[in-house]
Amino acid sequence: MRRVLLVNTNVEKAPYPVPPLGLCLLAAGLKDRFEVKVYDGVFDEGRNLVAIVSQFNPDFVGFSIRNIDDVVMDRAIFYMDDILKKFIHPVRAVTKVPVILGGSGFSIFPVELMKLTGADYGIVGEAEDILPVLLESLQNHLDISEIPNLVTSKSMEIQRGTGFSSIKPVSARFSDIDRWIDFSPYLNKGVYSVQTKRGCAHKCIYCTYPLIEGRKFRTRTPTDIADEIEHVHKRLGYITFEFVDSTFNDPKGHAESICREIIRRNIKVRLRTMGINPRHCSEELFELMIRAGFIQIDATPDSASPCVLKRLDKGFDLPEIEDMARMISKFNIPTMWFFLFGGPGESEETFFETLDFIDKYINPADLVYMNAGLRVYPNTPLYSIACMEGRIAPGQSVFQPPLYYYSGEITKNRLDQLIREASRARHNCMHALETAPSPEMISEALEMRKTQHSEEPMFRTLLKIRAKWKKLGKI
Ligand code: B12
Repeated sequence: MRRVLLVNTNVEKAPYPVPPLGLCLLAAGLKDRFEVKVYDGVFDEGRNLVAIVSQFNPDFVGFSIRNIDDVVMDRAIFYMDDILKKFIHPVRAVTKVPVILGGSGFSIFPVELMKLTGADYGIVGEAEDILPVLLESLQNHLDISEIPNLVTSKSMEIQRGTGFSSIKPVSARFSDIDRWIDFSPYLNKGVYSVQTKRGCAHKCIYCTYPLIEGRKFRTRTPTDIADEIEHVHKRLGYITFEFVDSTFNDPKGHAESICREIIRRNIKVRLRTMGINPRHCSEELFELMIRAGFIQIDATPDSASPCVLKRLDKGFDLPEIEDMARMISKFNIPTMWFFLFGGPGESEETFFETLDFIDKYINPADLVYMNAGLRVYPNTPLYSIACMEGRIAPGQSVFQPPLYYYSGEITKNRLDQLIREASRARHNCMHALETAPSPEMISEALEMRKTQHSEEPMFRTLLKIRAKWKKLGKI
């Protein structure tokens, strides 16, 4: 059997380390036809990679490129330098076998990354179907020019348009992450990632999710999802699972069905999710989520200004966000709120509309994260707006340096100042640039959790300490 080494090049550990779900799904799909190994770079950061290549002697090496930059304009972490230095260059130095790229970051900037890395092939979007076909074709010297979503170092173009298998149902396969990699370092601070669907039918003007996953929701069955969680739960015990969908409660009814299936089976797990869509919230949904085991959610309305919401094409309105906030408070679901200032139409007035919402509706025990500047990605409506406004020339690359969009109605400095003032005055609001909590704050939080036997999410304990320290004038 030919050997395939799949390498996770993501070493970011903030806000917490994320296991390589996509790579493990690929490994699961290849394992009957190839001998597969997954190298997880999150904690090892490339140290043992060359030794593994020498030992395993792969016929193909696949690199997953997830993060390109951190999307925080004034911090501007560019991950690619490390990815080249710690992973791609060392491997290239010891083997001449074909190198294949993929991953969400790669899917946004395929041509730029092919050029930067000198890789032989790349696959845009999901690759469970395409990667085995590519590897078998290469192995048997077959024609690869008909393989969709493939980029080659020769053509530097995505074959047959930019689409991907967006009409295909999502495979029922389990990722079995903990069987492919050493999951123990994730047990403390990390989560076990699960997807309940792929695709996003929303049209938020800056977002890449529909480009990466397709524009239609393609759901897995609640039975499959509960089966997966139940299997992993049996192996790893009482751990936290995180749903990594674009938005969890879309299409309407899917989230409810998943929760019902978990409740019916009486699986005792901790659950959390990103993206709750205000449009499809209901008391029934929150009640089911709590009964199923949700301990934390993210709410990402981006703005609470009616004008900005429209300009961002969020697909929901202020009354719906207000309703969602009321339900979150009523059910006291620990929530991290995310606001993104500076999009088209943002002004001083719209900033204060959002701040007013925060003050009136958000539970002070919950965290509010405030970022400014919208990362512009290719093939998004925001890219076209930036072109129309003369900020970039049509076709101009926004890969590196990244382009951030700021509304013409307020300066970047003023917006930054407003965010800083707002977060200084509120213990639960954080500017995106605020660094991780100090070791002193963390140790006080750990002590508080121990004495109070608290199982609340860590961010809530940290907010209590922040409130106390603010009162004492310590911060
Ligand atoms: C969920 C998510 C999060 C969650 C992660 C939770 C978790 N438990 O994993 C949270 C909120 C924590 C998060 C944080 C961040 N995220 Co995020 N996240 C996502 C999201 C929505 C989904 C990722 C995912 O799990 N997909 C599901 C799996 C199955 O898909 P996959 O890994 O992409 O794999 C498939 C394909 O890509 C392909 N593939 C993957 N690898 C390979 C390799 C080869 C060789 C091949 C051929 C194919 C291939 O096949 C796989 C199976 O089909 C993506 C956007 C998106 N829709 O992709 C952004 C995304 C990856 N995040 C992004 C960013 C920037 C970040 C942060 C840096 C933000 C920040 N400053 O905090 C951090 C980094 C965190 C970290 N430790 O790495 C960006 C990256 C782009 C960029 N600008 O660099 C994305 C693309 C969103 C965006 N802005 O466009 N994120």
